[in-house]
Amino acid sequence: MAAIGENLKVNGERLWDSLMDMAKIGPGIAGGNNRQTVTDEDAEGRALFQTWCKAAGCTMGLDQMGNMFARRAGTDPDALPVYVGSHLDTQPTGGKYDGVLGVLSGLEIIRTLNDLDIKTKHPIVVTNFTNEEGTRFAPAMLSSGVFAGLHTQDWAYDREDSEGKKFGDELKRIGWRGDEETGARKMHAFFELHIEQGPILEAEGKEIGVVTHGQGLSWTQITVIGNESHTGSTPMPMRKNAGLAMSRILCKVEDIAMSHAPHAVGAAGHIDISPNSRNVIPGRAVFTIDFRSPDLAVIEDMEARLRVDAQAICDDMGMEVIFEKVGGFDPVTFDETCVSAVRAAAERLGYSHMNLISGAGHDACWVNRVAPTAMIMCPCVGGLSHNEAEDISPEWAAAGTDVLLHAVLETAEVVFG
Ligand code: HGY
Ligand code: MN
Ligand code: MN
Repeated sequence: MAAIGENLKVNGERLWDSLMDMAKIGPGIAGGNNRQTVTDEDAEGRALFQTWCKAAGCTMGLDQMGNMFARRAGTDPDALPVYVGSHLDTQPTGGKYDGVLGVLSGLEIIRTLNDLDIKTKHPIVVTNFTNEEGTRFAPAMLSSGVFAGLHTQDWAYDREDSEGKKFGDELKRIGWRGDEETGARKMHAFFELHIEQGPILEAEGKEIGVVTHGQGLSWTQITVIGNESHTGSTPMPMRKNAGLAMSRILCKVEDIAMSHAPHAVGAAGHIDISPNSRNVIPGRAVFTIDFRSPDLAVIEDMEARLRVDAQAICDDMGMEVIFEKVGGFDPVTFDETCVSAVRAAAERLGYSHMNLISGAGHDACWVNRVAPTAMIMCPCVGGLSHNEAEDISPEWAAAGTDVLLHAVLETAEVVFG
């Protein structure tokens, strides 16, 4: 097969325009996005993506978890497709590029292949996975998890948000619950381009991250039950302050993660105190501990120590504590052949690159269970993400998409003549 030339590149301006147009849907309050999963804003973003895919000649598929599939035909209709993609849903104070770059870069490679009338043996499918973020409905990567067989669909449909709404009902309400059986689709390979969401590539001056592994994640939701009482008239020894117990537990989370420095991390991003009134001792604290590490044994050690320490703190303060595992996945090793295709693409294109372990979770982490999978990362300014100020350069976006194009063509097999 003739080599794919290093001068084969995508239309970076068109990609950037699409990113900016998608960013207009579900705007945040500080320049980013609030396009949370299965909201009306999510539905609007899906519709725009579908319009673009149809205009690019793709046929559309939709499964029962709302995962979207835009297919460009290959010369061999029986060949398993090469999938690319990520997610269009965002954090409540999310950036414009987390997930979105992975979906729209997939569309851009379709548009580029159309422009140049390049045919591939394997079909190519661009995917939008529903609810990657897991912020409104835990856990993260919910729909790619059902797709890969980690969760049942009924369990996923039953996930509730803070207002008691169920995921399945909301997906149906926005009109994006398809008929396809989730997970029935088989993949020749899957590639996901994503911003790094960390500082390494920018600090090292590299344009491309060749992602060899992804660190594992553990989410434990803790409920501490104390006793609401008056902040003025209740003597200190009589108080059962759930907020105080939570703060002592959070200090232990920091100590536990730091004991496994430099690779382990730990924090609580979700905290609900009730009744959250200025002059009431908090009677209830519900919070989620997010532990991560590339080493499964470290994750298991952190989980175990958290339970022992939190139980001891609550026993000492005379309060009840409830633990619930609400999310998690083991550290991931991506497919050697796909990773090599990514590395070869970066080398052919002359982009500076380095191996990387993904600090964040991604749909690719679950898809890796059912298909040969690899990720490509581009830098982000200051390593900032899950913040409306998240920022990348058009050049970084284009370089990542060029590598995606070449890795996909290597895998989907270009047909000449
Ligand atoms: O939590 C994660 O790592 C991903 O951003 N959902
Ligand atoms: Mn993401
Ligand atoms: Mn994210």
